[in-house]
Amino acid sequence: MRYNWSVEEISQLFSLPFNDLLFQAQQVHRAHFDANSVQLSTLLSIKTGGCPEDCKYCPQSVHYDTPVEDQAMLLKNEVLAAAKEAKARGATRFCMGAAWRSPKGKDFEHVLELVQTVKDLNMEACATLGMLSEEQADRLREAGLDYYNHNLDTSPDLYEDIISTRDYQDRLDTLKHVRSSGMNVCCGGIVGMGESRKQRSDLVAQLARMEPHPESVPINMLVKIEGTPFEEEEALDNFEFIRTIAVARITMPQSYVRLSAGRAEMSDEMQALCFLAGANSVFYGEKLLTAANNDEDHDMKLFNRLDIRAESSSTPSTRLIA
Ligand code: SAM
Ligand code: DTB
Ligand code: SF4
Repeated sequence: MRYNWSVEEISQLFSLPFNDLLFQAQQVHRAHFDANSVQLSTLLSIKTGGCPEDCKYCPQSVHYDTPVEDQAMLLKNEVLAAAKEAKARGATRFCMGAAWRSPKGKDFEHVLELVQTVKDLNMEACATLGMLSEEQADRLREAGLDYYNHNLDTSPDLYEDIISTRDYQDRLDTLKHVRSSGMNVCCGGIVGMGESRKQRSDLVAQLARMEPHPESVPINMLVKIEGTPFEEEEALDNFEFIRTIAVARITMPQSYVRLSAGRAEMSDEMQALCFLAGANSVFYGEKLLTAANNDEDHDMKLFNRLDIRAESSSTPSTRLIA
């Protein structure tokens, strides 16, 4: 496995003729995964809105006036019902998101209980709760949490234009705590925030230089939310998004590359190209955290039309990394 990717090398991959890039990505994909299988994770926002951070893309920040209504932490029974439904519909992983800078006090203890609730259903559990201390990461792991999602979001040089309330190093510190706890790392970013191709290459380079690579790499297309500074942002070319997926696949061959936010605005044909480029997991369920996602019936029809199987918990599509 390679971990020494330079931004220049990754830019060169981006610059390949589109068909050559997809061919290479597809070859890498087939060497490591069943090419006709996707993993399904369902998201639930367990605490919505009112976040003190100022991430310019986010509808849940207190800094912007968006359509999102704040909602206190969900009760255990509410989370249990949502996780059961996700499992019944075919998701193998349940991911709980909270609009926090970092979890604190009683709220953190409650999350530990929620993790156990999900694990009791024999599902994989994931959470995204903001920054974690080393001790918090260890306690989540002990409670049974399988994955922690914490994105780099963008390239190091663009980061401070997008978020001023924490810095890149804070993100890296949390990722270090997650890795050392023994949990799987889910780490990716957002494209379509006005970054250059070089900056997209830099984001992928940061991810592909992590050793080991994140087990899960969400590639989000910016969802433009009314009231955020990115409300009127110019859309990224769809082919550039597909290229980003392909480059992530080539540079992180054994990682699950997740076709993430923005799917509701994508045609079926666009999503099919993303799978061809090496995406092999999606968020499944009619809502992401607050934004719309494709509904489950539509997704199942699409998978049927493409002869794609949803991964079941007993048949992961990857060889487990030795
Ligand atoms: N507060 C925690 C944090 O920021 O780490 C967890 C929740 S946060 C909403 C999880 C991720 O969702 C962000 O890191 C970002 O990558 C993604 N996200 C948020 N708003 C988005 C948007 N409008 N479009 C695309 N991705 C978005
Ligand atoms: C990730 O990378 N994307 C998901 C998940 N991790 C938590 C979240 C996308 C959020 C999109 C905007 C919203 O639903 O509020
Ligand atoms: Fe949104 Fe997370 Fe940023 Fe808070 S920390 S504003 S929830 S992305």
